[in-house]
Amino acid sequence: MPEAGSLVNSWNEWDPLREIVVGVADNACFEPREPGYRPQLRTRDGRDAAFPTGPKPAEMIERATEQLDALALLLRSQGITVRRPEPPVLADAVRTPTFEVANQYCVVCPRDVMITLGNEILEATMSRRARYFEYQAYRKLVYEYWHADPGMEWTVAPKPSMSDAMYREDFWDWPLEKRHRKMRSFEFCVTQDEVVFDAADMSRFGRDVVVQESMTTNRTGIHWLKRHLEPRGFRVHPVHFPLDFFLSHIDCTFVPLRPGLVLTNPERPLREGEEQMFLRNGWELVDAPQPTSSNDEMPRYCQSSKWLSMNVLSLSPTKVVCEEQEKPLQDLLDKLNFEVLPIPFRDVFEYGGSLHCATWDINRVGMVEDYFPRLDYRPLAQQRGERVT
Ligand code: ABU
Repeated sequence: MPEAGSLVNSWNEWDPLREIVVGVADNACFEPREPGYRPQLRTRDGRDAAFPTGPKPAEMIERATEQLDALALLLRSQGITVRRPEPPVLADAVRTPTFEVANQYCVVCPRDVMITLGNEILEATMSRRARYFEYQAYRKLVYEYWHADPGMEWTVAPKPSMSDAMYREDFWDWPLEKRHRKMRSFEFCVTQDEVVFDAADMSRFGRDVVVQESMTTNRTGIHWLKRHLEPRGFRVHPVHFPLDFFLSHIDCTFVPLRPGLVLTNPERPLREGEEQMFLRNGWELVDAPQPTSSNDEMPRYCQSSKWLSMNVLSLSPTKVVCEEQEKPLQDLLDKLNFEVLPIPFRDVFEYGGSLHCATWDINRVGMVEDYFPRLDYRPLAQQRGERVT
């Protein structure tokens, strides 16, 4: 067990925050088309136009930088230590023995790549070629933490090949009916042959970690996480959101805010039965209000949904940073007795995320807790009363 004073120490999404990494927009490129991804213009008028390629224009980077820097300033004003990654050159083509890609993407969203689980820093495998080397932007920081904190564990998950064989490229052209049928059995563009996960598909609840099966995390990835984390005292719970047809990253869907309270997405309920773990342990699942923008009103190059509204950053169990325009959510948080710090962040949306995505917490005050003392270990089908053969 790590010491309470360890530098790397973060067990959940809500304990009082002491140190965090905030992403940077420098050198960002448009995400390239690749077997695991087909970027599309967001706005209704541009749906059939070609998605741009190569480096993002300087003024777009400046706008995002301003908002990321303002977040860093706000966090520092709250007494939180803020660290920033160093983006390498991202515009060059990448060629490895198993894949090639036109360019890399950006280092705005550390949450997608890096996760702190107690005293361990874990680098995810990632699911897309353009993000394969994104961990490199954080390596200098990871080395610093590793040298400064002898209790820190550092794990690099097995890198997948990202070869053509890892993907079903025809996935993107499946007729809607087939896509929906396959997605209901959680079959997406990534096959089950290799260990694949993005860190942002996990959410931390002390010794319990929930992981969503998604376009960016396959069952083999969840299996690897179980085998890696459970001997270390964690319990890993796969979760599913069958009404989300573009499942990627849990932090716009299922967002714990404090012990006993999860902000949920009314359009993406948990698979029937999976809510029991929470309800049985006295947790409340509270639906977020509709976001202030529709999907079509999201920024032109944004690949995320309107539910970036829910992508809030908790500074403590009573204080949350929320995007400035999301007044209905701010009102709900206020009613739930949170102090809300609103901040403009929409110029960051085109880089894949909002406030939670653009950060990676290193230290939160507090130690491992069991928030789910009443767990039912029987298979879900059996818990539901179905006959298990
Ligand atoms: N990177 C988070 C995106 C999730 C969503 O679009 O709902």
